[in-house]
Amino acid sequence: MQRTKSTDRVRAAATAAGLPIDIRAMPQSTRTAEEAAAACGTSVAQIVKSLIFRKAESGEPVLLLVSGRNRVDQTAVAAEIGEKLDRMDADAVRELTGFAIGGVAPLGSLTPLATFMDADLLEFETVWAAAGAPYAVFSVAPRALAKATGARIIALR
Ligand code: 5CA
Repeated sequence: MQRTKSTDRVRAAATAAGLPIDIRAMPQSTRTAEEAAAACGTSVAQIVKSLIFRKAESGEPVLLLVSGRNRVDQTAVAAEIGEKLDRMDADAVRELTGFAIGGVAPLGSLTPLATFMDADLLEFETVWAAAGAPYAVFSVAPRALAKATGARIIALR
């Protein structure tokens, strides 16, 4: 069992990265990008999906921060990252990151993750990401999020 609440871990990681965040616990579910957009009163495109993969050959875990309106184009990703990616199942995500699906946050993972951000997120002043639980979110400027997570910006489509 996790001793620290996942949302506390996200806040601590953000603070340590020089990114103070205001985590909002929503009364309704923010488990999916669509639900999060409705809860935050924003567009699906402004929701950051935090998706966990493994590099197909090396097995190295990867975190992709993807606009809620985009699907991951595996060919485009392989061209950027140099390897194909395999999706991780929910149990593996939980074990690796300490987050349950629907609450996976861009930072605060138990295991450090090579991180990449969808260039489409940069068109917005503010985006919303999960904060470690399927009802918790925070808003952030996309460039500040990229800096705090050490994300490389890539074209995902
Ligand atoms: N809180 C919302 C918005 S920030 C959120 O976490 N959205 S998400 O897109 O990042 O997380 C949901 C994603 O989890 C889905 O897009 C889907 O790719 C993935 N997912 C859903 N079910 C499973 C599962 N059983 N195993 C692995 N991944 C899953």
